[in-house]
Amino acid sequence: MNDESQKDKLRKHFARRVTTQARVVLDGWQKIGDAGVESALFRTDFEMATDKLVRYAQRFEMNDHASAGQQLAELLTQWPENEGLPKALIDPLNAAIDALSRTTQRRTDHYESDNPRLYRRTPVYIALTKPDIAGRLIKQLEFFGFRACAFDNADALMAACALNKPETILMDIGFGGDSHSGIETVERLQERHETPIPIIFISYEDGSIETRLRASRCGGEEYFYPAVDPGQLIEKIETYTHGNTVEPYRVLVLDDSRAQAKFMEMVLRKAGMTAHIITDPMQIIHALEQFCPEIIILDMYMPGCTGMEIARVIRQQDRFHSVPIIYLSAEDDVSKQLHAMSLGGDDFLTKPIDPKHLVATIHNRGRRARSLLALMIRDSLTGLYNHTHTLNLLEQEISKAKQTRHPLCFAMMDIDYFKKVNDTFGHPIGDRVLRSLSMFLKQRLRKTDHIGRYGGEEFAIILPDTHESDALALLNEIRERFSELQQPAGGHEFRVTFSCGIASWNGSPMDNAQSLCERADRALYQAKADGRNTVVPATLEHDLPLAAQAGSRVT
Ligand code: GH3
Ligand code: MG
Repeated sequence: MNDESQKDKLRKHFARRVTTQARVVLDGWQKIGDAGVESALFRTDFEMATDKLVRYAQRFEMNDHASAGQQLAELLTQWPENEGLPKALIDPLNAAIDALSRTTQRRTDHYESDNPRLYRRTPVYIALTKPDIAGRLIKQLEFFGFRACAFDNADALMAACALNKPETILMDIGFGGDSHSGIETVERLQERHETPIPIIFISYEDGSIETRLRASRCGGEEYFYPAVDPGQLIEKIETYTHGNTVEPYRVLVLDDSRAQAKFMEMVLRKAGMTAHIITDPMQIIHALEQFCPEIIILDMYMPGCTGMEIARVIRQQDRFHSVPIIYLSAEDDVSKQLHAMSLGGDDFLTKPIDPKHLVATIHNRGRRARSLLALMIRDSLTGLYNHTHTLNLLEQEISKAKQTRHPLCFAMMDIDYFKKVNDTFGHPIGDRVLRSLSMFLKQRLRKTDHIGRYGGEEFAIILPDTHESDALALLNEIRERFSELQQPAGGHEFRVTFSCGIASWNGSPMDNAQSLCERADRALYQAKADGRNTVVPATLEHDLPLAAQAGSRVT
């Protein structure tokens, strides 16, 4: 092993120790939140875990973790021993925890391709009158990486919400004993929060229009009656939790004035967007490829070419055909503005720009562009990328891997005996299984991985920066966990497995998206032939042309 790779291994090893400790701290905070009035019980453990984090992070020079840990440690000195968590400390501690959790996620994406891909989530609270149902739901939710917590009285629920605002609450209309006491609790709860918590109400009685209206007015997003199907509930919970995490818009700004460009960058960053600034129009192609913007802002007049000319070049590329282009100029002649728009622009902003106006325009354009794009590139049943887009992403990741010389894996998976699921339980339950696998994958993979529905009951996963051995371990873990998941069907439960083939990019310029897909597909076929419910890495044998392999799957 050479010096560099040894150092790299050591760095990864230590990084893992620090991020693991950060997770212990995050877990400790969850426990404090869940404990409500009994939070004092967990104070010492939490403090010790934080101190350890700071020590590790300082020793291994992971500065972000160290400073997040120090901030926490300082706040903790204000929490008297053997007392409940003081109210005044809740917000600052939450902020420090958020800072720590952000560092952990960034590090996880960057350093730890072989670590479990579970992210800390804010909890889901369950307030049901039937504890056995609550218990079963919690188990199911854990499979999907949610932290769920059940309550048996309104005070405990209120205390927990004050400490740790949940993603959503699953609330029995009759929680607390009376026919509407669940709604009353929610009404009181929502008064304490600026933005309402989305509530999923369930009821064992058909609600009158008055009840349903009242439930809806206090944040009730759903009203389930009569029975609660855990599969349906988990899908809803997933909707509300995923909807909350809006990725920042990626905005590319081309302006030849450095001062103007810097100003825009500052405004956009402040508004929570990711900005990439260029001042040389000749850099545009490179910036498009590297940054993949969702919105482009172009200065109208630059030396050498105009914004309109650049817009035309951008529009000539299929991939950027629907990316909104906003022109920026001191030009206030409306007919000239209209002419510029006819050449591929979507909006026009005049200098000097009002930052509020700029941010609002980008938000409007961005939201619309995202929903249009989603229609084009996503599969409507699962919300995963469709076949075509998955292949586009694979091509992009291969060209990145060529530049960075990082490893890359591509996996294909197919549900075993899926036809039997449809035949036995019906097509809608089959659809539910497809959605549950898609949610499962979303929960367990990194943000930087891409998940696609390749067709029917077949899924494809792109794992950048991942060695084959790591991909194998990860997908095997996912396979095992998924096979343990109980799939509800009316009063029954059943289990489903999948088979998976993995191909790793071999570093050769000849290895393209198609050859990778073919190898992964053959490995998948091998997994089926080996008895299913297994993950097979493509060996050299899978490099042979399809026709040379007896019994290969014909697609
Ligand atoms: P194997 O283990 O060999 O993969 O067997 P299988 O039964 O899973 O494979 P087969 O190709 O025989 O059957 C696939 C089934 O998947 C048939 C098709 O009706 C079903 N299917 C494909 N797309 C969907 C869908 O969107 N929803 C549902 N419910 N079923 C689907
Ligand atoms: Mg199948």
